[in-house]
Amino acid sequence: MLFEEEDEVSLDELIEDIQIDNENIYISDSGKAIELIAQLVHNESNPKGNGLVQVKEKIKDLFQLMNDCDIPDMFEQQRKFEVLLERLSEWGTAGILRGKHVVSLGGRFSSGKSQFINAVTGMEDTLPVDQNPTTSVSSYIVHADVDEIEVNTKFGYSAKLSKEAMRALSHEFYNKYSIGFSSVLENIIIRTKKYEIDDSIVLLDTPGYSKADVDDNVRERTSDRQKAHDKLAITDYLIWLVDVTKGTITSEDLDFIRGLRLNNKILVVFTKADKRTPEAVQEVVRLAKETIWNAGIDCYAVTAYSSFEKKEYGENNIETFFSEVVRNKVSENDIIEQISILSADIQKMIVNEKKLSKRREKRYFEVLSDTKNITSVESIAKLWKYENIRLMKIDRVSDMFKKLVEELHQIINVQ
Ligand SMILES: Nc1nc2c(ncn2[C@@H]2O[C@H](COP(=O)(O)OP(=O)(O)OP(=O)(O)O)[C@@H](O)[C@H]2O)c(=O)[nH]1
Ligand SMILES: [Mg+2]
Repeated sequence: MLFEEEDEVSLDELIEDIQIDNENIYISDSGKAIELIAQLVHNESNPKGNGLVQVKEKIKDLFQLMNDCDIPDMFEQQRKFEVLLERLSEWGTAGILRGKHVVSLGGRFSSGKSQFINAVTGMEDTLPVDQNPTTSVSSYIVHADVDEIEVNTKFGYSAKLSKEAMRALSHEFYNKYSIGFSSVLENIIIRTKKYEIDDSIVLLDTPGYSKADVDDNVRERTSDRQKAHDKLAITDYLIWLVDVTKGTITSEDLDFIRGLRLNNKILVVFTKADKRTPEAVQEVVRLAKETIWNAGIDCYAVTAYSSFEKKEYGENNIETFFSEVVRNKVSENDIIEQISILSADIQKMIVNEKKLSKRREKRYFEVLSDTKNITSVESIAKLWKYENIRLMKIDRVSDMFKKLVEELHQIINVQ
């Protein structure tokens, strides 16, 4: 008989065999795993983006100093500056972003973001799906002449990884070694030859913003949300994915999207459409359109898609969204311009504050020279002294700020 020999093998043994075949070398061989960790924590390459890390630190101190000398309205300026620096630092580690449109994928944990990217780019199984949420890291996907995976660590190091090593970074590694990598990795860059969308687009796969479904740890959940927020708030375009089997878009989703204060209209896609009948999908889409409209969110379209079938249900919104993106001006050129405008604005505010302070100091001095009353001399002298100290501080702030802007432009120029 043809299958006689196989009949001797139990099903369990067979499954075990298959698992061993599929086993990831970084999981089965702890030596390899340690090699991988070592490569990620420190390697021969020079750390990139360190200049910017320093600038970010200095900016924080500087705004603190401005606060100390009561320069008003700096809070909003600081926020704007930090967002711009964040964008800039994304470029630093990921030089690939220059001249490109960044389209981010956002949504709850397990909403189908990675699978969606695999499907629309034709990368098939490159991005790991079903990751452990504690180990997921933002990944940029970009068209290139080579298939290559690069990871950038928070310490400024980078390493090239095989597909296998990248998979090891996902949940199996965590399960075996209890080491999550999200705290070490800044981002992953996936260069791919197969890229079925316009190559001026870079996709950004972000970890799910909410692990509420699987995690009761409020602190972790908050930091995850923050992480997703920080990444998505600096994006040009957003595709927001919702699992169609979860019903409709939630008010938590809508609040989160609103909080991002994006400049461009978002595309909302209900994923896993193959899991529902076309009629049910249509109904979910119809309802969501209403909800989103009522929430006052600027939305390009609401649509549904199945990554398994590689098929959009209804109109061709995904394709037209991408074409629309490509037609727009690449906004990153604005970053440099925006930094220049904002720096000039802040500088102007500092100069203005200095003028006001000088005027006050002069006035105190005049009053001081005129007054005969000894008690008022004392209190005016105090004010005069305070204003003098403040003037010195503002001078220092002004010098420091000028130097920092120069430093920043130097970093931009060499990037
Ligand atoms: N039936 C069906 N299942 C899908 C589809 N897209 C994704 N899934 C499944 O949904 C699960 C989650 O998909 P992922 O792509 O990992 O989701 P994600 O949003 O990237 O998840 P996180 O990165 O962990 O937040 C996986 O088991 C996928 O196989 C789809 O179009 N149809
Ligand atoms: Mg994912």
